[in-house]
Amino acid sequence: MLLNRQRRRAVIAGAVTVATAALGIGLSTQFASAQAATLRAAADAIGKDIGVAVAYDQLMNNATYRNTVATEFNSLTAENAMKWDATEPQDGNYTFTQADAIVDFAEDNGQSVHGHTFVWHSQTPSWVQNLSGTALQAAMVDHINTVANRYEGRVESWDVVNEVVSDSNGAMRDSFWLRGLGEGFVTTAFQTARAADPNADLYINDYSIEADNAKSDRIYTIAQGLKSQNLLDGVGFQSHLILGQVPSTMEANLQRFVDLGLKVRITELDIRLQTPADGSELAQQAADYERVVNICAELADCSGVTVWGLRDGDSWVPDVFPGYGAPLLFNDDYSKKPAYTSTLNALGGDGTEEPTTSQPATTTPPPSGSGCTATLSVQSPWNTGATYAGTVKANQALTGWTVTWTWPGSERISNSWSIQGTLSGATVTGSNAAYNGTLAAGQTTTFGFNITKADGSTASVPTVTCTPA
Ligand code: 9MR
Repeated sequence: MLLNRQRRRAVIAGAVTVATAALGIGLSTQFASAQAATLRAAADAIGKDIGVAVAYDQLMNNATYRNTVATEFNSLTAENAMKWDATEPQDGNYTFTQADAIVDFAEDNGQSVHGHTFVWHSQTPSWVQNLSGTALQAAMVDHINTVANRYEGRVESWDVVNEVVSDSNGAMRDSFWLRGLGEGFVTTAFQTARAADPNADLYINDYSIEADNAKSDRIYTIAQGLKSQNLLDGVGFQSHLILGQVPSTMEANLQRFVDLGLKVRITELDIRLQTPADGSELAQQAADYERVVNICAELADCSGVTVWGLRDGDSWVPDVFPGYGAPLLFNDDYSKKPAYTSTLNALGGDGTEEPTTSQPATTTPPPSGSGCTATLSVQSPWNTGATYAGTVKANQALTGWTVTWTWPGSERISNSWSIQGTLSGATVTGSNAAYNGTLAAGQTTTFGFNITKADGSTASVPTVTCTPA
């Protein structure tokens, strides 16, 4: 789970610099007092995920969609591509084309992935639904093992089971899972997922559990049991809400799960209204979004908020609730709705302020000093690899830097971010990317990479030489 998070943080540090360059400032820039102008930058500054559910077809075929997803969000969830009907349509016949493309996109853009979902009563092929007893359990175990293993180290967290509680009286949902395996299927699913990817955060996910009610009480009881066996890390509150109806008990309800030692996450946020919307409804929607995002922003153990789609026209809502829609942050032409601005505010960002700037690097004579210093640290090691973070500190104003080191053993870089050059051999020589070379004296920037190494060996931390460009 650290792997993706570290990668994302490293890239984000660069992304802020890109945004500055795009403003045409061309100066060395101090970011500490700058307020973020994208959801992504604002969420990153407070250590939260701001996620979006993405549709494979749009991500592949629509450049504006792609750019908006990359710019505005630091976390992705596949809206449909990781579900059972997409990943194992026939018994043992796995198809990962769409899911792989989404995970690749997230990695390329320094985003984490919240996986959705292993075990659900919906979007599960009939060959599964027609099984029972040991055959059904074997199919579930094989499916979780195969999908979790494939994305181990690349998907940070999983909705292990989805919507297992019914809408009435907090009873377990009457599904082929419950009928075929009894309530124990939930524990089996979590045991399997935990063993398959011990580093992923495991969530139970459901809707209409945002308030303190019979359904969330049942989720609470299940969560208590799973947590006591160390099988659960978090609870996903889907939050498919209706305009003006953010539950008054939402904060307190999330808090009681945090008090169990769990993370909470708003996993599928949308706030629907009767279309067409007028200005006051859009303002109410903005207030509702602000309230929900604030709840997460102010709760240390809330890992983040994922909105369930990019543009209003991408949403599932009108198909299922005719006459309702417009539940998201962007209009179909990618213009930002009032709810976008209020979400940005709730994350602590402010689209109105430009970053503050210091002296132009080009006109300030560089002070004397020893150029730059660089260090490496191991972020998350595993048997055959590790993720590293690198830090470059400018001891004088820099317009670029080069770092070099030699691996003492079998370590070799397999992929990297915010650094470029000759990276894959025993001796590494890397320079700044286009966006993280200009540094004021005293400023630092980061880069990162993954290595492969001999199975079980220790990931070493070589000494790095840093030279100004
Ligand atoms: O948004 C998803 C939509 O494209 C699918 O057709 C639908 C099929 O059931 O699932 C939608 O996503 C659901 C999510 O996976 C689980 N929670 C409810 C979401 C909205 O229905």
